[in-house]
Amino acid sequence: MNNRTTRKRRHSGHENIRTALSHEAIAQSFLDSLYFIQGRIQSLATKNDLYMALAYAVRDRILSIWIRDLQDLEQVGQDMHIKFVSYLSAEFLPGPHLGNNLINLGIYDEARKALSGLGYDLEELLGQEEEPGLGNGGLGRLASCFMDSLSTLHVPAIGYGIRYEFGIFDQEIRDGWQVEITDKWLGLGNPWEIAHPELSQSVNLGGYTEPYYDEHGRYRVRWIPATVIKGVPCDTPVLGYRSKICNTLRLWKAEAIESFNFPQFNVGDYYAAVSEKVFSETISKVLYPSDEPEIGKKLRLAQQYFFVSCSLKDMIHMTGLLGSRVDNINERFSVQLNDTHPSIAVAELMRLLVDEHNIDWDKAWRITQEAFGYTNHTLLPEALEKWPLNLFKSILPRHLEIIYEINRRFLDEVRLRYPGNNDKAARLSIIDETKCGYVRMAHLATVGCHAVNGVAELHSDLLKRDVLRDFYELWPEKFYNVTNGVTPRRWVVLSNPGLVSIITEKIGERWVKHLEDLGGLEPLADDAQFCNKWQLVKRNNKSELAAIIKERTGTVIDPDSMFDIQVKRIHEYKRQHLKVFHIITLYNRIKRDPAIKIAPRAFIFGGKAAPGYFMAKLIIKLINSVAEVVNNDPDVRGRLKVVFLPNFNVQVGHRVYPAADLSEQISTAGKEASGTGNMKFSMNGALTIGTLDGANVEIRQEVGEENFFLFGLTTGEVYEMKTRGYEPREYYESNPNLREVIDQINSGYFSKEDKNLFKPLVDSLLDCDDYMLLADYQSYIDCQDQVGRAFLDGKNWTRMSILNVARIGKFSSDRSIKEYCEKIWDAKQIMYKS
Ligand code: NBG
Repeated sequence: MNNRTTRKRRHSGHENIRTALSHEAIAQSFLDSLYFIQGRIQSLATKNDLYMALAYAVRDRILSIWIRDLQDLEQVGQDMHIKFVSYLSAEFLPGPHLGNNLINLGIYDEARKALSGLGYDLEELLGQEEEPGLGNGGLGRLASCFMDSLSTLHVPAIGYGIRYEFGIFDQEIRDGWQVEITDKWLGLGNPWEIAHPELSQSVNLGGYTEPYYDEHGRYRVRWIPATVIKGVPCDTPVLGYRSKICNTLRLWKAEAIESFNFPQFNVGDYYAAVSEKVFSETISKVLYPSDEPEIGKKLRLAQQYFFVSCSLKDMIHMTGLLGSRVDNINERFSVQLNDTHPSIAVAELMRLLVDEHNIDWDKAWRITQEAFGYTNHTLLPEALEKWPLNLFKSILPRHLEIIYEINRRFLDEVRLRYPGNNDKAARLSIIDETKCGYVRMAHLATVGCHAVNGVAELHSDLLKRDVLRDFYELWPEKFYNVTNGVTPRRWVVLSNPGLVSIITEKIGERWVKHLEDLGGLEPLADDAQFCNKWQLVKRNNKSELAAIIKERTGTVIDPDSMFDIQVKRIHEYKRQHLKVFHIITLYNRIKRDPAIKIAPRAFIFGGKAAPGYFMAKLIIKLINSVAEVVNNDPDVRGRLKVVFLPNFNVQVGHRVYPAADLSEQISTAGKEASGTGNMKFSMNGALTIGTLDGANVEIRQEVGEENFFLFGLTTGEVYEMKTRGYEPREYYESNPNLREVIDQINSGYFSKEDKNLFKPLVDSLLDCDDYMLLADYQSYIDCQDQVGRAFLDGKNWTRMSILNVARIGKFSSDRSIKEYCEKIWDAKQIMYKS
């Protein structure tokens, strides 16, 4: 551990209205920003002006910590033990900044007071912020939770990624279908980022390579690119909770080296002159909205290389600033590859070291392997990235040569270990030789890193047993597990203030940084008064969500019914349609016996489907179609309500997780790497119904089997059934309730007599059912019946809810980050003396 004496605030000249934390100072600085930055006086200010003014006032307070931190770089440089974590991720999903920064600075209440004194409502201004949707789902959100924890734990870190001009699309629902609307998050300005054009990097693309001999007679290769583009870093401060350091999220924006091609401009070809600028800027234009890779999308490979190359060059530059030589970069940085998207970094660092810094191959290779760690986030074979060799070569000709060389040396090692075993070598090879040939990015990452990890125990085991089995056999010592976590600051403190106040009243506030302290709530699970308060908080959160749902969808739901929620990307493996089958089953029971006694439920869905994923879009249509029938059937009498809440994102998540009674985590066992929504729900007192998949397994272990609703096949059973030959039709034929559900969907009952609408979905279930929905149906229904009965016993439900929260401590991202620091990065927290 490194000790540093507490740093005195050195900004004496600026310790004033712009940095002080009292509500008077915040109010003044808000008015100043309104006037001097937005150019407005109160009477002419729009809501956005007011939001911007507050954001700038808050940013001033962050800047004083941020800049002091950068000043300290010099000092840090002399302390050779200090290592930066560099988190390379093509996606970050930070969520709205303002509220979180107020919480982290500890000035939420002061800010509210400052604004109300001026006649404004803080919550209304918070709602004005457009969140940066620079990710698809769990993977990007995880990266942002990790950034929060790194700062909170005082680990110096930089998150590197892409500043997409258009993030994940906004989702609207029209006639039950998803419609994608361009996300314009930058439209009204972004007060949180500061661009640093002086730290720009240039990046080559395309062209060819050329061998030559240098002045020492050494064989070298140079890359003659077809295009050069510029990467401009845009920095956003990442404050930790009441933390003394402020890390940076550095996102690269692509620009043309020259805005105009002057020679062309001069000969009068205006369009050709501008086209290069247009091409260059395309690189960071848009986030690919699919959580699966799209083979053959040149632009995507260019995006990946663009941000990786900028980031590595930036790290080399910083290594120098820290007083180290480039060949010590691995001692100054631990670089984590968030999935394979940045894995081209392995070849790029080799290129930079060997071609540009003249370091010999073996040494460069040792540095590279020591610098990098790789986190795998998926077992789905279709989601493992691979690039066709031709395409790869057309963008990165030099990198392909380097990869061939890495592979040649690697396969020599393999052949020594397994003489004559060509199958093994072919399976391990970084190059997939089938058909036209591909670069397998997961293999490149595994070979080029010193550590490979999965994101939940089960997932890490399956990686070793299945996807990376041959690698595990070769290098068992490289494999780790680090179970995911989420930050309790955003996911409880910011989003569930009611819960925070009753928890803190009992156990103090240390739990916010030490989530295991929630264990102190355990005895209170039997304290009637505390249980009442707990129920009241949940009831309030539910009313608030009900109001949002009414406003956005027009559907009225009853806050006393069970809020049964599934929010996540729409995917067949996540099985939103299994939940639909449950809804229809309950509906049929009511139709058979309208007087039947059942626990009233509001079924709430949210999530985006990849625009090109037909089946996922059809599932959204199915949910909305079933909603229309169920919600309007007089026999149901409001006991079942179905809602699809459009445009699920971080901001909506803030309102959803705290209002849930039941969390649906129902993926086919073996398919969900970890899940993090499962943790957010449980942390806010929802009970889980789930399969033994991803982190559900560990959540159940922690909260206790009796406080978790388990159903479904295990990974072993799924595997066995599939090898024996799974016949979904047998389930359809032998289970009358299941058959009734499927026949209804097929008959047009939910689609205004249209028998074709859902046919592709039904056919795929009856013909192959890759995700074993029919096999798990009965077990799910039985378990849901148990849930229904349990909910009717409100007292015991509350007890289970409290115990879930009391035992969820493990799933703080602080714990995950500590594990990465110890097992993988060898990075240390900076310790302050006071
Ligand atoms: C996702 C998994 C989730 C997991 C997150 C974060 C990808 C490729 N993977 O189960 O599907 O929680 O990563 O690790 O987006």
